[in-house]
Amino acid sequence: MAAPQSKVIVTCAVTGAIHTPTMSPHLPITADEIAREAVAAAQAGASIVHLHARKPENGQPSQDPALFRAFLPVIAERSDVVINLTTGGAPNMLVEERLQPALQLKPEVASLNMGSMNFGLYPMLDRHKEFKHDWERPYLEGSEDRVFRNTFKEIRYILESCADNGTRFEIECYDTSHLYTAAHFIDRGILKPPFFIQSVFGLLGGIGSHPDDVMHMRRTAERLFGKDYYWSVLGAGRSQFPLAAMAASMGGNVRVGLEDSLWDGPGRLATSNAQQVQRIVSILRSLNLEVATPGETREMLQLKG
Ligand code: KMH
Ligand code: ZN
Repeated sequence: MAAPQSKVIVTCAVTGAIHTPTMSPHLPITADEIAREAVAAAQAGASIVHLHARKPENGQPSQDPALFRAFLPVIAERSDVVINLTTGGAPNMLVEERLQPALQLKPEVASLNMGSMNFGLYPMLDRHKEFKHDWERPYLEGSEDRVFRNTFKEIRYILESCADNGTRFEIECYDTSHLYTAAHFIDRGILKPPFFIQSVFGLLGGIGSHPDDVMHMRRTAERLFGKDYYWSVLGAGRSQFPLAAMAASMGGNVRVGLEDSLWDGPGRLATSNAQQVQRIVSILRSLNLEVATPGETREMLQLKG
C-alpha cells in the first residue's frame, strides 16, 4: 500500500509550456501574473505550486533562470506554498537548458519526466461523437511532429546534477512504462524515497483517462513502490476533475491548474488557477478529505524546507 494518506496534497500547475496565450486570455505570462496566480492558488488551498516561466513579450516558454527569479521571491514573501520548478520546460528544449532553473535555484521540489513520448493534448475521449464544445476537441496543431525527449541518460543527468541540492522530485509518469523506469533509477540508488509519483492521464501519446487506466497505473505503482511513495494524479483537459475526484477517493493526491487544463466546464474557460484550486478543495471537503497545508506537505514528502 502507498504511504497512509492523512491529508491530500494539492498541486497547482500555474502556466506550463504547452498551452498558448491564444488559447485563453487567463493563462499567466508575465512575472507579475505568474506570482499573482501562484499566491492566489496558495490562498485557495494549494499545497504546492508547479512553475514554468514564459517570455513576457510573446508568452513563449523559457527556462531562463532570470525569469524565474522575477517571480519566486514575490511568491515566497506572500505565501509559504511549496515551490516546484519544472525540469521539463518545453518539448523543443535541450535538457541542459531545461535543467537550469532547478540547478541554480535549488527548489524544494522539481519535476522529473520519466520517458520520451509523442506529446499531444487531449485525445478524443468518445471517438464517434460530434464536438459540441471546444474542450472536447483534440489540439493537434503544433503537436503532430512533437517529441518530448527524456532518455535514460538525460534522466540520470538531471538526477546527478541535483544530487547535492536536497531537491525532491515530482516523478512524472505518463504511462505505466514510466513507473518501471522510475523503479530502475530507484534500484540504481539515484532516486531516493519518499517518492512523489505524479501520474499523468489523457495526453495524446500517453496513457488514456479511462478509470481502468487509473486503476492500472495505481496497481502497478503499488506493486513497484510499496509504502514508500505518495501517489498523485493529473488529468489533462476535461478529465482533470473527474480523475482528481477518483484519485482522491482512492487515497491519492491531486494536481490541477491551467498547465493541465484551461477549462472550468463545457465551453467555459477557467478564469484563474485559484478557481480550479477552489473547486478541487470543495470536492475534497465534500468527500470528507482534508487538504495538506504546505507545512504538512513538507513533513509528508520530507522536504528540505
Ligand atoms: N505538462 C505536464 C503534463 C514538466 O513540467 O516537467 C507535464 C509537466 C512536465 O508538468
Ligand atoms: Zn510542467
